Amino acid sequence: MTKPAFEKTPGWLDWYVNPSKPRFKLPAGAVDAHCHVFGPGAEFPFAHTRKYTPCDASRRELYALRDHLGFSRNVVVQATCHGADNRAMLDALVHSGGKARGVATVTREIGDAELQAMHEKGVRGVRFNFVKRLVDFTPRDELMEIAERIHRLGWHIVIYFEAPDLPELWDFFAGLPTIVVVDHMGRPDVSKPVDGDEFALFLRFMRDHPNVWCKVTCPERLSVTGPAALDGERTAYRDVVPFARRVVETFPDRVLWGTDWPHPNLKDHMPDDGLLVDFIPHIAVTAELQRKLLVDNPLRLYWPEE
Ligand code: 0GY
Repeated sequence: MTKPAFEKTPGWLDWYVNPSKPRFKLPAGAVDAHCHVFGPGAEFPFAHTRKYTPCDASRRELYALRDHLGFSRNVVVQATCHGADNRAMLDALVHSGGKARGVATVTREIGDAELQAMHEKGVRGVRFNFVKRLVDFTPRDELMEIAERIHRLGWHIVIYFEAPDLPELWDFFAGLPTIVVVDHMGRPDVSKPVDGDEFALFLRFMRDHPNVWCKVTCPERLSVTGPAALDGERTAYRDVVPFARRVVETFPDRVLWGTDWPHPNLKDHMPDDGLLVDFIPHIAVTAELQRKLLVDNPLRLYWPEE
């Protein structure tokens, strides 16, 4: 093993080696629609604006996981540790044999030719991040300017925020001109009731805005009860199930699913990705819902030409 080029943040948990084989058989053509690559740092250095320094997690390792779990394709989302330097993500797309699309982070300085070059490599969206522990503030007028420009390319916007911030961000989100995809269900507090005010607001946000989609991802990040699979049925992260299931059943044509590999910033445990896949049939309980979540919806958004 060569020594990584960057020293990890203390306490950083590396991704799970040798994940189990899921019991749930993914439908043919399933897409892992939220995952990242980290570096490797020696080849693609991490940004100085980063708020954490991860372990290396290369495209080779990502694509080996894809094959092991039974996915056909990936959507690689730019991670904040790379800032607006999209080279690692683009390198992953270029070496995917057409099996990966990407979501970039850009600033207003980016030129049209660079945006076009990204499109040709497979980028179909940009990510706007509002999680304060991950990024510095970007002015709203800059984000709106970027939104208008990428709209012209037919791209969409991925937004990452935490549930308490939704009221303040609502009007800005409502003004975005593209399809808007919310990461991790807007990070609800799953110790609150699924029928409570906080999650009701998120569901209303989706109901009021037909251009808003949702990733029903990251049970390992949202769960309070944790990964314990008590009954031998591999049903981990049970407290997240009612939230994700509600979104899938209410908006079946606007949901996506992804592993979130290599799982940045987890402090307590690192999920077995095979167990994460076995979470899917608990939130999408029919073959039709599973096909929409894993195949039809991501293809419509990322491979519309097929
Ligand atoms: C996620 C969640 C997180 C981190 C990032 O780009 C990132 O650094 O997205 C997080 O720490 O909640 O989607 O991977």
